[in-house]
Amino acid sequence: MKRVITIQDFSCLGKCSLTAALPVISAAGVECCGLPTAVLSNHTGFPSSHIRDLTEEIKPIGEQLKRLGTRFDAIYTGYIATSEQMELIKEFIAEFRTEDTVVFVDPVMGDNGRLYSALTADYPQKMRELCAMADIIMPNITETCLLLERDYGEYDTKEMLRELIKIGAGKAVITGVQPDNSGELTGAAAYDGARFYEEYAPKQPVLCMGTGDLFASAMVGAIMRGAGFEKALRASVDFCAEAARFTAIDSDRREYGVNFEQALPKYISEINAQ
Ligand code: PXL
Repeated sequence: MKRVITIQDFSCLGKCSLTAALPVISAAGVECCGLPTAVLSNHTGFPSSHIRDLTEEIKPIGEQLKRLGTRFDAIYTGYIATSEQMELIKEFIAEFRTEDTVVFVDPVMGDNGRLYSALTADYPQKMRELCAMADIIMPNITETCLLLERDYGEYDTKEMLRELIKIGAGKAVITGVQPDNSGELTGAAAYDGARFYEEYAPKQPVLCMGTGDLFASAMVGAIMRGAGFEKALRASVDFCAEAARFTAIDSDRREYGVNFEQALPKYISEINAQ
């Protein structure tokens, strides 16, 4: 069985980061270890939160895992609270990476055209450096604009994908792409340096935090399970669409998370299908 370590925060309430990655990657049939960078009572989409920063724990945890001789087939990073944490995570990757390790970076930084308010102005540049170490990066459109130092607005997806690859990652996936202006479809566009890919599904009338984390986790799970890149993209878009569909029909839905749990069976059968 493949083993992944994912480095991101643990938010007790509001499904995102580790509480999205652990169940999805496990469901894919891949061992998922979690290195928590912070513990939050709830993610930052709520009006307030209690936060315990764990920056000081990153290095000793890495050293201990090294002493145990632990190897990871993939390293997957998500929301990182500070530039200081980013430096420690780069060191962790350099320490644990082998020729076969797949490094996934979801450059979680913002949404709807804006950098998350908890992050500092130097953050996108630091994130670029982390993306340069990755095999696969998975920004949304806002994060793509931040990485490429562009204004948020009209965009040409293929041109942005070409620019993203120049940062240094092997493959780039842009999430939250709407292929027409009708707002009926949403999905992902990707580029592996040779070929472009596009996968879309019907857009649901719900807007929930954590969908990007679920998409990235589904990609990590599918690829480490052995699905090819194109199949992983299709399954991850379908997974998010299905989760959004269950959320939209739930009269008791929470605005702070999607009903991804109900979408797991379809995801599992899709990535396991021949
Ligand atoms: O979904 C991304 C994310 C992850 N973790 C925390 C967040 C956010 C988005 O705001 O606040 C703590």
